[in-house]
Amino acid sequence: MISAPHSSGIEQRTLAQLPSDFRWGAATAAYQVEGAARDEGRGPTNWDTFSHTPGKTLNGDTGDVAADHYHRVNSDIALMDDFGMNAYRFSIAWSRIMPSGSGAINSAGMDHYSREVDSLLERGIEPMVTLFHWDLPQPLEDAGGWFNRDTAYRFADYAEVVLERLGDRVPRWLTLNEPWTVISQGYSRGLHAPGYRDYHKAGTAIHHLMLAHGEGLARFRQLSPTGAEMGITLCMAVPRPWSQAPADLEANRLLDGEQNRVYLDPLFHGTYPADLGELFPTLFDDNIVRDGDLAVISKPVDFLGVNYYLNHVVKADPTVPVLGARLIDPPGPTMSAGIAAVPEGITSCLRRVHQEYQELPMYVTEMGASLHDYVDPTGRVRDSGRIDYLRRTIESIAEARQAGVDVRGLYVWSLLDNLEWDLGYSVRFGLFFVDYGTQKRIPKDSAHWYRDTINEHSAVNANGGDLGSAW
Ligand code: IFM
Repeated sequence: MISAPHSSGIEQRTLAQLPSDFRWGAATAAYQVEGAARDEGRGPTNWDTFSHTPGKTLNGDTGDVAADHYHRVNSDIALMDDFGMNAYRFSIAWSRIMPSGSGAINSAGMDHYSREVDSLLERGIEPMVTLFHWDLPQPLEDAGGWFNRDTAYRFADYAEVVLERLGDRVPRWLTLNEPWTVISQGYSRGLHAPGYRDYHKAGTAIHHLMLAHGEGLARFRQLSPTGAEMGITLCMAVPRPWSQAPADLEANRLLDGEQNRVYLDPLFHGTYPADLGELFPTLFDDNIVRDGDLAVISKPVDFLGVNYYLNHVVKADPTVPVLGARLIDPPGPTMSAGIAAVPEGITSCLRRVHQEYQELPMYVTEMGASLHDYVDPTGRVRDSGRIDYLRRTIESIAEARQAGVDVRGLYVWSLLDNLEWDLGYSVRFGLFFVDYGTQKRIPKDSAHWYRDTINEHSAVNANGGDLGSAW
């Protein structure tokens, strides 16, 4: 068997590791792409408030218009189809379904997502829906946000409404996207909405997010929509100690706990990591974590979504408040959002879940590269850095499969350039360039490359993995 790289630069035997029904998708999130912030009954969210507060986002950027995906969803779906994708992960804006966060339902918002699901299905694109991708209805934020236990139950009510309407048409559901980011950026470091800087109290918000996941999953099991599965997406990182010195090992343990174990352990082991008591004391307070909560949180999921971006070396540094550690980027290029470009780390994230937690189906629900893309005088966006990142991503996923991990799909972050939260529109993650002045979409070189790769994968499968004569 010849195993030569084809135009994607990926060896055929590598593509042959991916199953024939591999999901080749892209992902977005409501607040980052939809715009239409005041249309069709949408209620205000904590991100509207935060982004409209001077100084909170770069250049004061907001999601008011974003990529106008709310109005352009059909043509965006057509683009995905044209570019060979068979899966789309998007989030529902809670405040479009329940503008006050609870109670009255806004049928216009519900109808919008129902039509979106139908358009995807008509084109053979499988929807994966995230129920909470960070935009919390403002009335719930006003009532304490994730510090308030009641928010978890309001989430379950909202999830039930959506599941009742769309459950049978959407095969894969995610309760939450990246609870770590909500906490680390929104509750500990103050960079995202709602902007708190309190590590110690953040444990309370962690627990209520995890409870929201568990209660949402319980409603899903009660409704049991035909053919549908539910999971959660975690943002996993690969921290490594700077040295074997006890202080570095300890700092690394803490950082790993703060990002990975504090979410994985309750989901799969039904406990919070005992060694995080000092960092998140309320996770060990019976008034916060009540009897039975961890049993709800650890009910089995059908699959796990893994987002991966961060890879760093951890060095003890007592001058750094709370964590007492510095994160050092490994040598090599850094992307425009200040993230080290080490896509290979996804292999160890996937293998870790498989080996230390549970063997279960996994989807890479986000990976992507942020660059300062621009349209050149010939009209092209030559994002070779993103192509390189995605090629290495796919090779790393194939490596995990070879090691026995049941990873079933990749959703590139992101379909479109969008609002990168506190960084505003200053960095671009999309496969499609968005000209924000005209809302024109321009396929970047990476979009063409992704389509070629998907086609190559189909051809590899059509030949039973042996392309000796086909290329
Ligand atoms: O843009 C975000 C997304 O909302 C969640 N995951 C990480 C992406 C890039 O920072």
